[in-house]
Amino acid sequence: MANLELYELEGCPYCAKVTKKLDELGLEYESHMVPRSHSERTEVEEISGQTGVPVLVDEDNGIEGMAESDDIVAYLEKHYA
Ligand SMILES: N[C@@H](CCC(=O)N[C@@H](CS)C(=O)NCC(=O)O)C(=O)O
Repeated sequence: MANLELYELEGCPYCAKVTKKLDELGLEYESHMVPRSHSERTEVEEISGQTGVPVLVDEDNGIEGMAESDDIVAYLEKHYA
């Protein structure tokens, strides 16, 4: 069973692309909604070095903060499809 976490924002199309892929693959994940204000996105900045979302965490596979929705979708397809 995968142990995935996703930092995301309500209404974010890039996040929706990732959650659609997670749903397609039948993967459960823990969702962390980030604040709309960039200056308050301290947690996501700590783990990924930037404030954009989505950011994926997959600690079981050494992924501590992957940004870029296209990279995340490609990663999920490669490891979980
Ligand atoms: N290229 C990024 C774009 C992500 C993006 O622009 N996300 C918005 C929310 S919809 C955001 O968090 N922007 C703030 C930022 O990039 O610092 C991706 O595809 O993941």
